[in-house]
Amino acid sequence: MTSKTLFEPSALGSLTLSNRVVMAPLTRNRAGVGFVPGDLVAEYYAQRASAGLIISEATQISQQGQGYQDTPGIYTEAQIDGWRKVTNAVHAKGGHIFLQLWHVGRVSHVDLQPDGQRPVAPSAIRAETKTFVNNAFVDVSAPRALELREIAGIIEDFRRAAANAIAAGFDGVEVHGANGYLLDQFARDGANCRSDAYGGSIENRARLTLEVTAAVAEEVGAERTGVRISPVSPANGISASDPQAQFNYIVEKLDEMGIAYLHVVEGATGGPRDVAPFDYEALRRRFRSTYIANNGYDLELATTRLEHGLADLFAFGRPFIANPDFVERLKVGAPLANLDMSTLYGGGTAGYTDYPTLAPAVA
Ligand code: 8OZ
Repeated sequence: MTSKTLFEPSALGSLTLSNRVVMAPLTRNRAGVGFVPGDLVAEYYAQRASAGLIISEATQISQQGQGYQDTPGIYTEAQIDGWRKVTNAVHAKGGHIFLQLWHVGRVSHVDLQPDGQRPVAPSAIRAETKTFVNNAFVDVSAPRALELREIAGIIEDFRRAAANAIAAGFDGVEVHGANGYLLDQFARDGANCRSDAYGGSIENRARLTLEVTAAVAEEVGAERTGVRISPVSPANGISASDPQAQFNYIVEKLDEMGIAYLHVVEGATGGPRDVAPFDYEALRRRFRSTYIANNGYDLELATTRLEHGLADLFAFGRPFIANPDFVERLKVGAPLANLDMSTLYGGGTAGYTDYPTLAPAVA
């Protein structure tokens, strides 16, 4: 067996990534007026461009898709122009970056919704979770169930946002199907009790994720489309009675579309990997293209999984916040800086662009 390492180049679609380390999407709430990412955001991502691939923070595809204050969008010209600064800065450093397309569904608040309306969801079931709005963590608002005739418009919002991302210079897009947001709300029966074509059976609950992904892939190319899922994560109060069957099916259909990658949050997002039994190898077997594994990996576990052919790329989230040169630190076994929780969501440069790289070795 040839030994593989995380620090060798790897193909993704038509791209060649400089290593197998992916910066996972991380919400940081630093967009400016009009939910436009500015120069500060460009600096932050450029500092982290040594990742083989950066996946941007979750980015709303419409105002209705927003659930937290100061998260960036990808549905206005100003937002596209803002993101172009980011992609230029990352590319100038030799990096690659995908944009994560996001609709929060019921994880929102009336203060963020158009005309103060209720957030939308598959069913009118309020999530047991909080959002960050008006500089405070508060309960999410009670949602209303989407009408069947509204769904095509949401798919079109995803499609247009994907086109906008490519116009902004992104190398591709990731459909956010994880963590209890809109697509996950449809997929998992704890949030979906519809009786139309988008609820009930496994096929029906998968429909929105698959239709959105098909529309996005048609728009920007399957080789520039990825999907993130989190089959057993309880994030944002989501639950399912049959996650293995549900996600085996979704992944089989995603494989047929020939998309660039499948990105799997294994276990509880940002928490224990063994939160519930789940056979991730069953997903791997069903998906021929790139498998990005995420959640609680260290170098040893990632290398073992890579060598056993269980994943191709490994996404790390939190370590990238306080370690802009995380790839280098992982490679040389340098200690990792700890992140400051108080500056995680919102604010300016503090705890965002001011984390130092390793000091150069003294000769
Ligand atoms: C943390 C805070 C707010 C949003 C996710 C987009 O969990 C998020 C998120 C994470 O996918």
